[in-house]
Amino acid sequence: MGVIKQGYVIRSTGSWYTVYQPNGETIECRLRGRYRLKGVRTTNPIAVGDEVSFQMEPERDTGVITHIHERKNFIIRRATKLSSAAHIIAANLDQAVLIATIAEPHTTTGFIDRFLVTAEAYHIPAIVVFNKIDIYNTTQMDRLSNLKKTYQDIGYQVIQVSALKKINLDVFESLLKDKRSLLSGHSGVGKSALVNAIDPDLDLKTGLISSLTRKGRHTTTFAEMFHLRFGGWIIDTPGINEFGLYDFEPEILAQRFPEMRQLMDQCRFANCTHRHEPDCAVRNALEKGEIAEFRYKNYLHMLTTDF
Ligand SMILES: Nc1nc2c(ncn2[C@@H]2O[C@H](COP(=O)(O)OP(=O)(O)OP(=O)(O)O)[C@@H](O)[C@H]2O)c(=O)[nH]1
Ligand SMILES: [Mg+2]
Ligand SMILES: [Zn+2]
Repeated sequence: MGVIKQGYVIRSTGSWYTVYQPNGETIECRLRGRYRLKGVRTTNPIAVGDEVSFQMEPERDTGVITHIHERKNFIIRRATKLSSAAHIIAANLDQAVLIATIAEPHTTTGFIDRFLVTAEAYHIPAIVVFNKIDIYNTTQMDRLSNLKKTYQDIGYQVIQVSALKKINLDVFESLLKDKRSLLSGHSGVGKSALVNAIDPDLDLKTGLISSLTRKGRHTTTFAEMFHLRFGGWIIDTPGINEFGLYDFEPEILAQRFPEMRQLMDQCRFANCTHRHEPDCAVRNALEKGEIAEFRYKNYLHMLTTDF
């Protein structure tokens, strides 16, 4: 076997990984041996964004991955609701961007909050982008501004865009410039359409929303990382229905809600779950309207269903 080369995984289709080298060339590689993340059962040993070492196979134009470099970070979700296995969505990220929509399809705050909690758990800055603002009616626009205000008050960056009508795309572009960003969200929210809108060279496949279910039909089928012409990398992923929390202790869930985290040390009990305990700073703030009721409800829901 020849010299050891380095690169990062920009696409994984199961048994083959496309590895991008610093000179811009890509090589199809296979994995030799078994790789596992310590203490975590994963359905995929290598994820998009992983930095790897590889060697070319003798007399072939394919390579063999010999080493996975330590990950700066990664974002993981439960493979399926009933499974204890985890799926690594992507590794070595600068930020995670949730594409949400108020209509066609509707993204619930439960889904948004699970995404944000996951990003908090892995210390990855999260941004929420509401797409398709061109189709919202006045009620939906009101809902959008309420959500936007709530999340911005907590400290998240939130923007509203339209891939179709090219609204606010300069803002979207400036958020992505020179960073490695994961794009996530339900199928049909316009993840691929947004990437195309800011970098038409990429020409990703976009899908039709089924008129029956008002949902997408998984046009993107595996995660793939693309270089943006204005600088930076973007990871387009297939739409997900659920963001199952992985490996969480109920005691620390509230810490993943920034507005609760900053009040928790004022609760009477150090192990307060903010449900029924007396002198709870979180519930006091809730009663004063300083914490959004829907966020608190989503917290309770996660506490009772995810553990
Ligand atoms: N009206 C409107 N439609 C949009 C907008 N952005 C995307 N769409 C449409 O929504 C549909 C789904 O877009 P995609 O980009 O394929 O969605 P996706 O999130 O990549 O979906 P998956 O790959 O299945 O996860 C397509 O028909 C797009 O044309 C928008 O801003 N406004
Ligand atoms: Mg797509
Ligand atoms: Zn409390």
